[in-house]
Amino acid sequence: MSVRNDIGKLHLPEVLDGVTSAADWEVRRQEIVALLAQEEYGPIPDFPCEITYEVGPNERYGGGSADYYQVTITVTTPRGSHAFPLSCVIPRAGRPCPAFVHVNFRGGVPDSYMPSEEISDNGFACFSFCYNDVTMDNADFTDGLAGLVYPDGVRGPHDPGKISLWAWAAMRAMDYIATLPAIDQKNIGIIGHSRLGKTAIWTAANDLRYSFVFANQSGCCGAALTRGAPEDAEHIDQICKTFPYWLCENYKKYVGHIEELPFDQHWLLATIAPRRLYVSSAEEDRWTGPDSQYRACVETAKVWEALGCVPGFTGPDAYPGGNDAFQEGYIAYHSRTGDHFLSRRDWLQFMKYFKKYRNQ
Ligand code: GTR
Repeated sequence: MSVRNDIGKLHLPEVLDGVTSAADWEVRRQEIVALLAQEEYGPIPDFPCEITYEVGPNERYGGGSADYYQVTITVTTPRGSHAFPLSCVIPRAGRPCPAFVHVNFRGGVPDSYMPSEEISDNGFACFSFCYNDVTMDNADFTDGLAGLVYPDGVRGPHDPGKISLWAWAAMRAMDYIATLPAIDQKNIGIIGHSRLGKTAIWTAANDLRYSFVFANQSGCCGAALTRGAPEDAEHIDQICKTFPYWLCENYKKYVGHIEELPFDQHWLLATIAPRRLYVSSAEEDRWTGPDSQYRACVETAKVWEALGCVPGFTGPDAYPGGNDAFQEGYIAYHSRTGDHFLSRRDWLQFMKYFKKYRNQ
């Protein structure tokens, strides 16, 4: 089966739109981000506030190989304030370390989705926060950060959904990390799994300080193309019914009308160009559409190639499976056996790629 043939049948909206230079691409890239904000996620909130960072006590981590501490990030507006903790594990390396920022489902260190000691032993700092500590993963827009952004909990059709609020928090984490001499500022990646993989990509679309993105099994409204989603994968009618609050209200108008979408998810991926993008799938995780994620990587690679970032993507014109990995391009992809999970095996692949292309 030819992936290219399958892509041809989808009649995807053209992402490059004639762009051939880096300067033109940045203009086009910003247009795409604005369109995705308007139609799909809502913009990253922009509201007057004061932000403080309170650094907690330092603890030895990993037998003294790293430092661990928490930073309390407090957001204050005339309406009130909200605080959430950022966990920090920084190797005692004696030189600036590359770093992951992990938008996670839980706040603990280590975590079943985050082998912190192993990440640190590989030379990476790891900053993480729990998305529910920012604003709860539900339809309540009076909770936490949402309560500061929305005076009465009511949103207009183009206002930010929860993904944009979690992305805002990842940008505030970056504001703090940007002050740390222990971190190699040119090599900071954002990582998330599933709904937080969607969040990771959308954060980096809006924040160029992130030079790597690792989107694990991000699926529908993440790395998977909306057009051509297979039967057993999530479709936008399902996501808009079950999780409408992740997105802007306006996105619902495309339910049953996906041919009217002026973009597809390869446009979201393209917003990372010319930086490094890593998309991963799990073989049994049919709901996130491994084939649709792969098609998006193949299609969006043309953007990197047009910018002279070659190879854009090295995966073949055939669907991968098992533990196939293609890591020689600006876009990397792996499949792994097993199901929906951010596993140690995924992290090992991500770290391998990050080490190889750090500073390139
Ligand atoms: C599912 C949802 C997916 C994915 C997943 C997750 O229920 O349909 O879009 O985000 O949750 O976050 O684990």
